[in-house]
Amino acid sequence: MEQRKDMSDSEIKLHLTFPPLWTPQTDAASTAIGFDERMLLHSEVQTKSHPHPERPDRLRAIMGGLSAAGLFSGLCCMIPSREATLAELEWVHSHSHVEAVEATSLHEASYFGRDTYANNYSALAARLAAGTCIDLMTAIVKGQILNGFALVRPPGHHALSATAMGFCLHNNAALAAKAALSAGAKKVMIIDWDVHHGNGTQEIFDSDSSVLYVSLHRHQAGFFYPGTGAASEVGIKDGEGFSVNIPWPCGGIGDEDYLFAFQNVIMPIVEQFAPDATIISAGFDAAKGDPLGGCQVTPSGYAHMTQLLYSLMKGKLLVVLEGGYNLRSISASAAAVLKVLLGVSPGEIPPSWQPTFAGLLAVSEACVIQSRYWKIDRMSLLNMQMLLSAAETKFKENKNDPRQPVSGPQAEDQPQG
Ligand code: Q9C
Ligand code: ZN
Repeated sequence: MEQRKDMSDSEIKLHLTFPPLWTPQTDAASTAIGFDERMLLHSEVQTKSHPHPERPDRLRAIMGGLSAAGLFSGLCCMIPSREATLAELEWVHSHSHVEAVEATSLHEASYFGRDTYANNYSALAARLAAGTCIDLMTAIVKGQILNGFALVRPPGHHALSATAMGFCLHNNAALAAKAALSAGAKKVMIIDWDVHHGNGTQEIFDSDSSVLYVSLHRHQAGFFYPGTGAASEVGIKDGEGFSVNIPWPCGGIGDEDYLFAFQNVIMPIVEQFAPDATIISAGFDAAKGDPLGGCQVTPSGYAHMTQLLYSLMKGKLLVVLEGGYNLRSISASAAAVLKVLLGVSPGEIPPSWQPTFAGLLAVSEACVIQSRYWKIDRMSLLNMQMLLSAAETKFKENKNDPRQPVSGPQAEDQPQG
């Protein structure tokens, strides 16, 4: 099937009625949106023939999509955006990093490496993105709102304590985690389903056992950006066992592999960790149609992942936008996630869903490694190994295509005992 052309910038005209502004003490059952138009001012000063994928229209497309889906009217509220203070940014970043980002406001165009741009307004946008995440998280931990969706840019999960990279200036999800801890949460989980590994977030909490970092990402044996996130990276010192990486060996991974990972590794670990607060680093660049990710996740897949976490957290979730570069894909995916935050369940995961050989490979590898730190059901470990060896034979017969489903009766009827 042919991909539809992405929306062009001129097609996106916003006629939005924003949700009402949130005031403290509103209904604790509510869903809050964090968004500020000033985050649209962060934009690459054009010097190239192709626009930078991380562009202002990403947020316009998502806001337009949510509004068109009727998800704003009366269902959500909107928290006012605030700039994070420099002291807050230093919760996770070095003083010199914060200064370096601030200094970009003096220049029309600056770069951190080849692909991470800044203009005069980028530092402002980055402070607003961080402040929005901090405030949403604080309101959730205090029970003032049930959950929130931070529609922010620039994204954050590649930003290291001392370096901007991968289109990211400040690490918004990491700052939200710190905000949760300072609002009284003891254990925080960050689950990162952006197609890229969140190397920044992992580094910031590498030796911290109060923040569990879980990431699913295209890895390709280290040949996919940023190259980190092997299953063997599990955290260091006190944080050993508090980083969980599920590295896809190739592109083309879709809903069925993502949900297989949730059911077999992620949910069992999350249940044992029992977080007080959960942040989703929600990039939508693993979505079908994304020009960078080359994966196949659909809005329904995103909805099911959100639902599993929603059930476990009784709705208490902060969703933070990371990457995602196909305007249609990201607006449909964000709408599907917001619907779940609003309490609309996507229903049961179709029982016919089964992993591909590649998915099974990554999940079983992560299971074996993580079983040193977490109870992973011995039966499901054994089942996976059996599926894997059966699939290996088929894999060799079928031109070694790792994307083929692990089909046949062995996927349905597991021998017991
Ligand atoms: N050949 C986010 O999705 N691509 N960042 C570099 C080098 C950088 C993606 C390609 C991709 C960064 C937030
Ligand atoms: Zn990404």
